[in-house]
Amino acid sequence: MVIGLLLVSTAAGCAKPKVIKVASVSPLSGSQSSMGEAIKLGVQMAVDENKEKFKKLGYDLQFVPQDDQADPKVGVAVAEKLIADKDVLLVVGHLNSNVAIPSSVVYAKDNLTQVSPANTNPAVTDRRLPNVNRICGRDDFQGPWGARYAAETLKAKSVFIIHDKTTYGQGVADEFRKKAEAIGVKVLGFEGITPGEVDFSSVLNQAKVKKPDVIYYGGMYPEAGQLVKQAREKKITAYFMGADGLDDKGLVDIAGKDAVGVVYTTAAGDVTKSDAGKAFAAKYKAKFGKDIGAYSAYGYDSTNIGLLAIEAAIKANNGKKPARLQVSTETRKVRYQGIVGPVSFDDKGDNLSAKIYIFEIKEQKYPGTLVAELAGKP
Ligand code: ABU
Repeated sequence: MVIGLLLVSTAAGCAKPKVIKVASVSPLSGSQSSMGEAIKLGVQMAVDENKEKFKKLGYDLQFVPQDDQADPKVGVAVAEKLIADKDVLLVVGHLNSNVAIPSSVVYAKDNLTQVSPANTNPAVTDRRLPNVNRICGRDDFQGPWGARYAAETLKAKSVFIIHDKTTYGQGVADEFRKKAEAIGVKVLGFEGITPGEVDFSSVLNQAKVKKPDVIYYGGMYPEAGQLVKQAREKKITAYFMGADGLDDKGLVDIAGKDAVGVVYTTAAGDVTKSDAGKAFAAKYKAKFGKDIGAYSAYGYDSTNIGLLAIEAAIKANNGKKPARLQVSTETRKVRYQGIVGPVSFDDKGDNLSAKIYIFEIKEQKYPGTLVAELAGKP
C-alpha cells in the first residue's frame, strides 16, 4: 500500500510540464547575420522574461532559434521542420520577404502563427493568410515616402535606381520609382545587381554617365555598403539612398567613412527615444553585451504579442494546451503597447499603427540620425 502510494506520487511529481516552443527564424549565418541575430536576441529576451509566467500556467516555455540563411529554400525546410513539431505554437520571423512568403505557406497548412518583425514586402500580408501578421510597416509606404523625401528635402530632379532583384529589393525600388515618376523626378535607370557580388563597377559606370542627383538602392546592407564605397571611389557625388535593408551597423562597418551622408527609410523606429525603449536597450546590452539592432525591439514585441495570444488561448481552454488555430485567432485580437509603439492588426495582419522613419548617417556611426517620422499614405 505504502509502495503503491509512493509510486503514484513519484509519477505525479515527475510529470513533465507541457512544452510550448517559440521559434525565431532569421539569418544567423552569412552576410545578413548581423540583422538576423538582432531579431533572434529580441525574441530570446521576451521568451526568457515570460518563462516564469508560463511555468505558473503549467508550461515549459522553450526558445528554438532557427537559421534560414536568408535563403528561401532553407527557410522552407526550416518551416517544414517547425510545422512537424506540434509543440511549436509561435514563429517570429523571418527577416527576408522572399524567405517569409514561401515559408508562410508552410505555416498556413496548420495555422501556425507567424508574427513578422521585419518583412516589409506588401505580399507578406496581402495574401490574407490568417496566420500571418507583421508589426512593421510596408514597402508601398517606405518606397514612396523615400521618393518624396528625395524630391522635397534633397531637391532631387533625377534618380538612378539599383536593386538586388529580390522580392524585397526590387519591390521597394519599384515603389520608389512609381512615386518618383508621379511627382516629376526623372528616373535615369532601373538596374539589377546580384546579391553576393562585390564588384559593382558596371552598374556604377552606367550611373556615373547619367549624373543623377540621387542613387537609390533597393536591397540589403552588405551590397549597399560596397555600392556606396565604390561609388565614392568613382567620384560619384550623388546622394545615396535606400530602404530598411540598409538599417544595420553592417552598413557603416563596410562603407566606413563613405557611409556618411547615406539616407535611408526604414520600418524600424529609434526605440531609444522613449524611456521604455531606453530601458529595453540597456537590458539587452546587459544580457547580450551588444547594442540593439534595428529590429531587436520588433522581435521582442512580436514575441510578446504571440505569447499574449497563447496565454489567452490557454485560459479560454481551461488550461489545456491550445490548438495552433486558436493561437492564430487570438493573435489577431491582441491590442498591445510595445516598445515600438502600439500594435493592433487589421484584417490582413498589418499593424494599424505602423510608421515609416527616415534616417541620415551624419557621422561615421550607426544608427543614423532620425530626420522624419511618417504615418499614413505618402
Ligand atoms: N524589410 C527589410 C528586410 C528585407 C525584407 O523584407 O525582405
